[in-house]
Amino acid sequence: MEIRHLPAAASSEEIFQVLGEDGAAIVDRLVEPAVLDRARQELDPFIAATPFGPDGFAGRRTKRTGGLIARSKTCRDLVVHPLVLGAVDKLLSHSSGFQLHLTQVISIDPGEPAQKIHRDQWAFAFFPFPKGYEVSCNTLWAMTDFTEENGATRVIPASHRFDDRLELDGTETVPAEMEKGSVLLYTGSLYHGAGANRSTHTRRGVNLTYSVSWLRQEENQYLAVPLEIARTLPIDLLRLMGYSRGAYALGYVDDLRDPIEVVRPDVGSIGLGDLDTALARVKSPTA
Ligand SMILES: O=C(O)CCC(=O)C(=O)O
Ligand SMILES: [Fe+2]
Repeated sequence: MEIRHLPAAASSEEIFQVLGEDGAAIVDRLVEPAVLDRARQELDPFIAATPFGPDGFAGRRTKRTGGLIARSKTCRDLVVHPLVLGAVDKLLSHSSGFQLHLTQVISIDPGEPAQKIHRDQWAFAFFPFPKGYEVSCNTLWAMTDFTEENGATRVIPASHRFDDRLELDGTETVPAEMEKGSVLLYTGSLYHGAGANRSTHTRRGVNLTYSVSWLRQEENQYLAVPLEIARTLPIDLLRLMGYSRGAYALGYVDDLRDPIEVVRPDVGSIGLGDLDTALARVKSPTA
């Protein structure tokens, strides 16, 4: 089974449909390759300073450069790309909200072997979420072309329906080949892993993951993005980063204050909001 490709003109509904059926989808050339080149320029000094991974799973020839909201203006735009956010919103609509889970450039150098096949939702202490109950959605923007040879992500389409905690050897996987500027989306329940890089150049992707807002974020946005930078960011982005009540009641500051007030005293409201509104969303989700 191959990964389905959608054109940049696809709707978020179409992406959501494919994610529901296959657990993965590629949107071809969603942005111009020059956008990823610009992000690369902004991030180059940070990538250069990033150490290789300490273990086989992180990748001993792989660099993971995070803090992208603070470090790259271009990545901020990718994080709030409306088509992606629309699809993620539908996929995670059974939750009262979703948030940014992590930001990371994954640079895989030549010679790196294939990563162990896994589910990203195992990050949540291997909790056995019910089948069909998605808690996260990953996006991987191609910063270089992704080819089978250079370590394109290996995915098993439709494996979001498999049993949990399987140890798979990779034989059923297919490579998420795509051009620079394209984006691979996959659910937290999809079995996948980075491919082996058998080429002579580095494979690079911008990994932006979103999760339901009642789970802990993998990358701590409050600490990764200094307050003086946070104060300059658009409200929508701040909300996505977690300056928001995480669900009906999570994440307030002292006297039921909206956490965004800490960054933007001119915005925010006291209290938890209307319980009936929160209940209505959970009772009639898209998925
Ligand atoms: O870089 C990739 O292709 C995927 C990496 C991945 O799946 C992970 O680190 O969880
Ligand atoms: Fe992964």
